[in-house]
Amino acid sequence: MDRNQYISIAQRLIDAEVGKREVTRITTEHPDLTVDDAYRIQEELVGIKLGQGYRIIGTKMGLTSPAKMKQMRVEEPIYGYIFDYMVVDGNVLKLSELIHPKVEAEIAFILGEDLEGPGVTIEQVLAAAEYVVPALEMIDSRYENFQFTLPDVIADNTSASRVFIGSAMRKPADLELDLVGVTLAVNGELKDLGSGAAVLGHPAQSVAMLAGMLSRKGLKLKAGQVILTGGMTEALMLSPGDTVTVKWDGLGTMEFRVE
Ligand code: OOG
Ligand code: MG
Repeated sequence: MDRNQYISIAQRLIDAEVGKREVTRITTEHPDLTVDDAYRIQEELVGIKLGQGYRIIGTKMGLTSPAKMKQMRVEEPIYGYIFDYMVVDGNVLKLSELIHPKVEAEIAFILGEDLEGPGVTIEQVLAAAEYVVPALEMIDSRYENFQFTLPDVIADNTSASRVFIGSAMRKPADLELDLVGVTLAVNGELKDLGSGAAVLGHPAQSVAMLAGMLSRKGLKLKAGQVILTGGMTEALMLSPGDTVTVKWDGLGTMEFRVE
């Protein structure tokens, strides 16, 4: 594949996002697409959005928990980028802006210092982190029926779409992040539950792995960035009228309404 092909696929995915419509998986047309090709497409997609004036506010890891790997039938963590326009203010999610979103409960880090791999340890992540905050990520795969292979989802910026960032800011040392429990309820009914340990054994391990993945591209995590460590449970499909309530042990409660 050449650069023009990467750019044209990236543009197709952006058009799908902006036009709020599903597209056929890239691997249908390009069955040999590799993970490296997919990150090249993702880089072009990020470059196009930066060129449109959007800003990167953070990075995300995905498919870091057994629940998510099983749900999506993909068994390798992936990363993508969170842009400023993805952050939702207030407590309403508008379905009319999206294709077929699902919600994920995540633990996020805000870095106080840059972090550069490889070989980053959990201790180094905890030392570099200024705060830990709860976050709800809305993933919205641009692919038909939310189905994809590993390269497809990487090219699609790992389904990144919207984020609610919680207001509880805790120092990492004040929590045992692997033991933080979470419950997800819709309209008062418990739908799923999980814990920090579901995320690669410890959410800081997800950040350490991300630093390692970025270092292979000559990149590092920067101070001030938000890092989403990955869904702790399965992702839940949303319907109009839903009220979603997510409670974390030690990180408070977040609630939003789907319209
Ligand atoms: C890919 C993105 C997964 C997570 O937290 O695991 C993700 C997807 O399932 O569409 O963001
Ligand atoms: Mg996620």
